[in-house]
Amino acid sequence: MLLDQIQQTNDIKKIQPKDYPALAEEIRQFLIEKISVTGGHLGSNLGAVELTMALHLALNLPEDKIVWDVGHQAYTHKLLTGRREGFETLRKYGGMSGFPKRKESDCDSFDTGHSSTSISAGLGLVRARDLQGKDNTVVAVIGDGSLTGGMAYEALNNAARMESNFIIILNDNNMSISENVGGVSKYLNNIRTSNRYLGIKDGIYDAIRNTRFGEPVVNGVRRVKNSLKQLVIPGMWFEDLGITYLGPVDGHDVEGLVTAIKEAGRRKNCVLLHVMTQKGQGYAPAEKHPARFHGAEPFVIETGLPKKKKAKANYTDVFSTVMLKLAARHPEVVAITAAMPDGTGLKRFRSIYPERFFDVGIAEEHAVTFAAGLAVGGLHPVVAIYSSFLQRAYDQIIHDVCLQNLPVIFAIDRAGLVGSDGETHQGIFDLSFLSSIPNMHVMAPKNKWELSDMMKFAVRFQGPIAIRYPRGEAYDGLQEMRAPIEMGKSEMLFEESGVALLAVGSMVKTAETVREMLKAEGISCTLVNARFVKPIDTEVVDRLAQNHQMLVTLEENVASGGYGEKVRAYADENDLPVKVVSITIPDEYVEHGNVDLLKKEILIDEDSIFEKIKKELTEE
Ligand SMILES: Cc1ncc(C[n+]2csc(CCOP(=O)(O)OP(=O)(O)O)c2C)c(N)n1
Repeated sequence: MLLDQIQQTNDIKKIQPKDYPALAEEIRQFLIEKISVTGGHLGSNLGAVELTMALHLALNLPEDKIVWDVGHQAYTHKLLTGRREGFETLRKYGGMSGFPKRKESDCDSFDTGHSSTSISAGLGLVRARDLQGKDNTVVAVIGDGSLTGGMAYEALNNAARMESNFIIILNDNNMSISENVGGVSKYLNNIRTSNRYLGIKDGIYDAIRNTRFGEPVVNGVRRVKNSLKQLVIPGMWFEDLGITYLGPVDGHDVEGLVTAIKEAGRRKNCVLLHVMTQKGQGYAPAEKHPARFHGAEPFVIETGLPKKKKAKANYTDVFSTVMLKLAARHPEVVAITAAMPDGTGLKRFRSIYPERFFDVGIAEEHAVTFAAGLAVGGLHPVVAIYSSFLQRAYDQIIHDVCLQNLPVIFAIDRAGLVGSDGETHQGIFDLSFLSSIPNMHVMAPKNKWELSDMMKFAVRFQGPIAIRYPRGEAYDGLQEMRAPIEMGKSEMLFEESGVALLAVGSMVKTAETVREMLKAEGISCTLVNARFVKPIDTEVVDRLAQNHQMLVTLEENVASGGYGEKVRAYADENDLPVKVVSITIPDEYVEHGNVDLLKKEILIDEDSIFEKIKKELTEE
C-alpha cells in the first residue's frame, strides 16, 4: 500500500510521480470505507483528492498555509498530515473533527465550517506574513458554491491589486450542495466552454510561429486578441479586478496541478487558479447523487444506500408539507433558501411553485434583506435557514426586517444541538440573538403538529416571526394537546403544584420524562409548553409562582440571553415568591458528537435534570 508510506506531513513527497494515480485511488478507497461507517462529507472530499495531493506536493506544511473554505473537503488533508487513525473516530465525541481545527494539527491553519470565509482569512495570513518579513505561501481553497457568498467578494475586492503573493484556488465542481445558482456560476460555466476555444487559439499561434512570418505575426495576433479579450479570455473578470487568472486546469491531474500551483506561487500578486473537479469522483453513487453524498449518513458501499432506514418523519419533512399547504391557500407566500433546497425541505415547494421559490446561493445576508424587499412589495416570505447560518444575517434581521416591522417568517431548522458537525454548526444561540430584537417574535414547537400549527399562525401574523425546530425525528407524542396558538401564550400541559417545568420546543419531550421521574418520587409537577420565547408568557409565570415551590425552565440554547434568563429576570423584577432554576446549554461552544451523548456531557439529559431539580429542592 502506498498509503502506508504516508505516516506524517510531507511523507507524500516520497511517492514517485508515476504512482500518484494509484495513491489517489487508495485514498478514495480509504475515504469511502471510513465514511461508509462514520458518515461524513463524501462527495466534496472525493472531488478534492488530487488537488489536496498536489497542494501537499507543491507546498511545505506547516510553514505554508492552506485555508479550506467551509472545511468539509479537508479529509485528504487530514490523512496526509498524520491523522489516519483519526478516521476511526471521525465526527464522534472526543474524536477527530470533520472540519479543520487548529487545536488538532499545526497543518490546520484556520478553523472553518461556515462558507465563504477562506479568502478573508487567507488575506489576513498574507498580511501578517508580510508584516513579519516571512516568505511562506498562503493558499485559500474555495468552492464555486462558496464563491456565491458575499464575504468572498468583499475579500476579493481587498485582495485585488495587492503586490504580494496570495493564491486562491477555485475548486469548481459546478455544484454547491445542490446545483449552483446565479450569474457567477454561469460565468464560470462559460469559462469552461470557452476554454476549448482558447485551446484552438493556442494551436493557431503554434501554427503561425512555424511559418515564415514567425514571431511578428504572432505578436500582432496577440494584440488583436487582447482587444478581443473580453470575448475570449477566460477569467477576464478576475483579471480586470487585478487578480491574475490561471486556468481552467484539470483538477484530477496531480502533476499538472503541482505545476500550476508552483506557477501561481511565483507571481507577486493575488492569483486565482481555476481548478475543475468532479464532486464524488471515483464512486459512482456519489457522482450520480452529489446532493445526497454531500453530507452522507453511514451507507452500504455496494449500493450507496443508507444503512439505517428513516423510521419517522423529521421536522424538515413536516415543514416541507406545511409549506405546500400554505402556498396553496396563500398566493402571497414565497420561499427563500440560501443554497439548501434539500436540507431545508423546500425541494417540493420548488417543483410545484418554481416562480415563488428563490435559491439565492450561500448568501444568508442577502436572503434576509431580499425577503424584506419581497415583504415591502406585498408578499409574505418564508426564509428557511439553519440556525447557525442565520447568525450571519443578524444585522439584516434587525436593520431590514425588524426595524420596519415586516411580515417575514423565519423557519429555523437545525436549532439546538446538531451533533457530528460540531461547534460551527450547533444552533444554540438563536433564542438569545433573536429574542433581543424589538418587534421580533420567537416560537418553538413541542411536536410535529405544533410546527404545522405555528407555521399557520405565522402566516396570519403581520410582523417578523421566527419558528425554531431541531434536527432529526419530529416528536409525535402529546398529539391530543393542541390548544389554539395565541400570541405570547404558553400551553398548559399538566397542572399540579410543587415544581413547575416550563419547557421550550424540543425540551418539552425531555420535561415529560423528567416529570414522570419526579412524580415517581412523590413530587407533584406541572408541565408548561412555553411556545413563545419572545414575548414570554408572564401571566403564567405570575400564576405558577403563587402555588409552586420552584419554576424550572428548560431550553436547548445557551444560558445567556435565553428563555430561562428572561423568566428569572421577570421573577426578580416582580419579587415573585418562587425560586427559578434554569436548564440550558452552558455558555460555551459544544463540540461534535452524538446528540444524546452531548446532552449528557452538558447535563441537559433527563437524568442530569432530574438530579439537579432534586438537589435544588433539598437546598430550599
Ligand atoms: C454560511 C453557510 N451557509 C451554508 C452552509 C452549508 N453548506 C456547506 S457546504 C455548502 C456548499 C459548498 O459548495 P462548494 O463551495 O462548491 O463546495 P463543494 O461541496 O461543492 O466542494 C453549503 C451550502 C455553510 N457551510 N455555511
